[in-house]
Amino acid sequence: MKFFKKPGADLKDRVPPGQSLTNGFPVLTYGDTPPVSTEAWQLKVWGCATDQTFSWNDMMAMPQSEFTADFHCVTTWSKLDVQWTGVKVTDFMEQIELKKSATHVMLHCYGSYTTNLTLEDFVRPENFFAHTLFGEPLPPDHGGPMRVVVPHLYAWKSAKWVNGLEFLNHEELGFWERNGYHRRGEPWAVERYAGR
Ligand SMILES: Nc1nc2c(c(=O)[nH]1)N[C@H]1C(S)=C(S)[C@@H](COP(=O)(O)O)O[C@H]1N2
Ligand SMILES: [Mo]
Repeated sequence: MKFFKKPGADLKDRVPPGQSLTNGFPVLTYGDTPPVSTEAWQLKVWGCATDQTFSWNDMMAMPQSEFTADFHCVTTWSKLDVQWTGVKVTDFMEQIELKKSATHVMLHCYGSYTTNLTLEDFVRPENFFAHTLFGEPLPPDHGGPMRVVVPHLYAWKSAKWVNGLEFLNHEELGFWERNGYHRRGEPWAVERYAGR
């Protein structure tokens, strides 16, 4: 059976409070785009997990999935139906050995950006490592060659140029979280700023 919803009602369900829709795809980076080739790209895993390093080819050998996800930036723009290709976080997690003590993860990036997540928010079936955007290689400004996308939280959690997963047994704060953003950042709960 197929349902056709009125666009108005449909969008109201999909655009969190205080957000406006954009047709373009703005670039939001603190600092410059770091140049990272697929040959040089590496993803390190450490902390409350066995140390491991993944290459580009390692990622390409994992199951590849397609995703359509909405993207909500805390600066109030939202882009609906962004199409990506990449590796599910849940598929990636099968390649690593997590210690029982792991409760949180810090995402590290080329260029030294960081952002924190609970393990629960990170390991969800709709989260992924993205290398393709609308059928094209992920452009450098959007985090190419590889970024994380966490659709259920504000987009500052979607680390561009990801190069490290540091598993932790406690919460630590990433770059924006130390600078006033909310530790979790759930758009439907309007978790924009710390302590508000
Ligand atoms: N490494 C890195 N990742 C980052 C950022 C950044 O500055 N550096 N900005 C974040 C913010 S605030 C947003 S809104 C999204 C923007 O992604 P886009 O530039 O592809 O739109 O990336 C997030 N990931
Ligand atoms: Mo953002």
